[in-house]
Amino acid sequence: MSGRKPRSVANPLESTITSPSERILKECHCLYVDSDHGLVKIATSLGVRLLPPRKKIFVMIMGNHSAGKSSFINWYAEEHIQKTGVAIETQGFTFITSGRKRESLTGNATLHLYPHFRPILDIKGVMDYVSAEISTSKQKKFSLVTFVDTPGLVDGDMVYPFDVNSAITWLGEQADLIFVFFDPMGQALCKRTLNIVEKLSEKCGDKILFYLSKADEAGKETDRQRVMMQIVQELCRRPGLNKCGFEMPTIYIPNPQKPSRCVNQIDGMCQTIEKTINQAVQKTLDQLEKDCDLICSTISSKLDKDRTDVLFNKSVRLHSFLCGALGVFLPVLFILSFIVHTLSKEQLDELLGEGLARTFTVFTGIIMYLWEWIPEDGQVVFVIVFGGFCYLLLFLAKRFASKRNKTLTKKEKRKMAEYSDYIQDIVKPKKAKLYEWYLQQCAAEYDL
Ligand SMILES: Nc1nc2c(ncn2[C@@H]2O[C@H](COP(=O)(O)OP(=O)(O)OP(=O)(O)O)[C@@H](O)[C@H]2O)c(=O)[nH]1
Ligand SMILES: [Mg+2]
Repeated sequence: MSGRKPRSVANPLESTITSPSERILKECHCLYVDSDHGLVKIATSLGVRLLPPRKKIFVMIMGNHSAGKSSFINWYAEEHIQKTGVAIETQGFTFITSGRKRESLTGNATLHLYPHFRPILDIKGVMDYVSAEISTSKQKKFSLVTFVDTPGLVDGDMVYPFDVNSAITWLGEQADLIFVFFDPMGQALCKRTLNIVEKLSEKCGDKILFYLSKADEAGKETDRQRVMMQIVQELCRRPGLNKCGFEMPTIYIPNPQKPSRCVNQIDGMCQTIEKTINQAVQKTLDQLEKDCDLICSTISSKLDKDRTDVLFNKSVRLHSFLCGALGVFLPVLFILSFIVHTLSKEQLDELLGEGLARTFTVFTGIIMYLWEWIPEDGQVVFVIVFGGFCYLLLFLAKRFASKRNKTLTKKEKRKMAEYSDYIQDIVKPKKAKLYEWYLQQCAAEYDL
């Protein structure tokens, strides 16, 4: 029996009224992805990797087959989006979210919409079982939530076309909240569900919440208590979950045609979602502050480094120049001394003028004196050593020149100053305004 009802569309006309939380998350997201001055772009140009914040929280719903997972999503969105029924209805993963247009997306398009979920493709065969449903509903906090509906879990002969345990575990790790549904029917103690929950609790136990779903079908209060005891005992038996004192609220989809006297804690689920959204808003604003500081400190450390590099380059350039000049000057002087030595005083005076000729004569005199001081059989060795020394000087000049660090161009420095001003004058005041907005919303909501 499959309960495919005709789709009634909630909020067919796009409502322009959005909640402050939605606006804050959207504006923060825009600050990151803006094509001109997006923080992601600025950070990339500085060699820093930033991730834009998510605009919505992810709530994964998992549990036994027919536990009411899809029905809960439909109830939350107040639209019949997901197929429900007693047969195995949900066989893959569906991202259910709100948007401007009612749309159904298949694998590729879905992962295009949620690129950070792309690694799920590492699990063989899962591609054909990923889809997305976009609804226009804005009921409750649906515009700030993306639900992930998961395949119903069963034990035994059921063959899944992909490694369902790994896929749910991986998706659960990405989610902000994980709701685990246990229904009071025979399936309540499905081993597969318990295995996955145990695995997930190793890494993200704090975001897992258990619910006894379809509680209105559990019979009398005593029966319900018995089922609950049974489930809790089974959970406590697992070493990874042995932290007795589980909370397991009872929930069911309210049905006006079939009123039940059973306590329904479904509103508590909505409050949990709301709380997680508020935490996400706070986290996003805090992250924005941290990312701004990271960008500013990266810019100032780059400018500091540039200043030291400029000084270093100056001293390296001086060393290179001195070595190069000596490497050229010494052999030239040596050769000139021999030439000048062969000329007479009159020829020199005529050639260089009297003053310069005298200086030259003194210099060449010293060099010739030194040269004659070297024993004749050592003169060849001296020339070789002297040549080697001059070569070494030229080599050092080249070495010093190549040691220069790359410094920032004027354009790059201007750009960095611009980025820094933009963060200080635009982004930070905007963040402060958004925080104020958030606090005002809290004050209004909690009537403070
Ligand atoms: N009485 C009662 N019936 C419910 C409730 N929630 C769901 N159902 C019914 O239980 C059946 C299964 O519900 P689904 O929402 O399809 O369950 P599911 O967990 O998505 O199932 P799979 O996708 O097959 O794993 C449907 O016939 C629903 O109408 C509830 O709170 N109370
Ligand atoms: Mg389902």
